[in-house]
Amino acid sequence: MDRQAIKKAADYLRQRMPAPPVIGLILGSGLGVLADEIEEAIRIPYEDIPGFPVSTVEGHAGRLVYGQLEGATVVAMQGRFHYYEGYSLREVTFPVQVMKELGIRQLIVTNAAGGVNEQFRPGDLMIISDHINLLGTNPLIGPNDPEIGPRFPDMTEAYSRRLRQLAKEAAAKLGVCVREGVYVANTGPSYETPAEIRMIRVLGGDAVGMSTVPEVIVARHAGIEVLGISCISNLAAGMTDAPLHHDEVVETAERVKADFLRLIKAVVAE
Ligand code: 6GU
Repeated sequence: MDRQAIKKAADYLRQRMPAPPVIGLILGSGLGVLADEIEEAIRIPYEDIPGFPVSTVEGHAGRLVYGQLEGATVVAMQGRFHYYEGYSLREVTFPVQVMKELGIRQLIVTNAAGGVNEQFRPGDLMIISDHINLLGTNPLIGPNDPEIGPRFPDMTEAYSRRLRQLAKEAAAKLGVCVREGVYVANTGPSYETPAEIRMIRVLGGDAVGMSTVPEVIVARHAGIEVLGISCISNLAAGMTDAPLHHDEVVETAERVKADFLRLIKAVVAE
């Protein structure tokens, strides 16, 4: 079953990795450049890893990058799998299970997201304080493996208070302005309507996207400490006159990548 597939992928990767990684990173749309900062890098295309799905979306390289970042042994996903591509949530979160099997203790998840909070501007970085799952499903549906985690995992502190504090302090030291807020996951691939964005605001959402929540649920189930950072790439539907376009997502990520890189590296260093 699942357990076998996870072990098989991890066995393959262990052969290629000189030492177990301690920190996992998932790099979102336009944010994959962080993987280029990894030293002594070993790059492993997803298609080489037994059991891995193969990624399809433009702007996503689709490989694991293993190596040293700020003195820490890390493994980064350059490109992730999205539910809207047609993968099951088990497939979307398979790499997290594999990273756990490899030994990661912390996971840093990043994404590009639409700003819902009226105070936000494109290019802002947001530390995720909590999430709302509007996917209508959950990656843990199905048989539970008690060796990984409990049937009914607690989500009180899905995003580690300690790591959020550490990230805020790192941002302050660097003079990088960061927001903090609630990330709402929708399936996509269509963007929301203006009415849906008003609903999300009423529900307490600050940013909206199409990823992250499944990976975080699986990570927390497995006892991994999580830090989430959104790059607010655009304001959500109805907040400006402009229609939404994926090019804007990638362009904004490009513009803020220097601050993004500095922040993540400072957090990893700590
Ligand atoms: Cl406005 N919505 C969603 N669901 N994902 C996004 C986005 C908006 N902007 C970037 N990613």
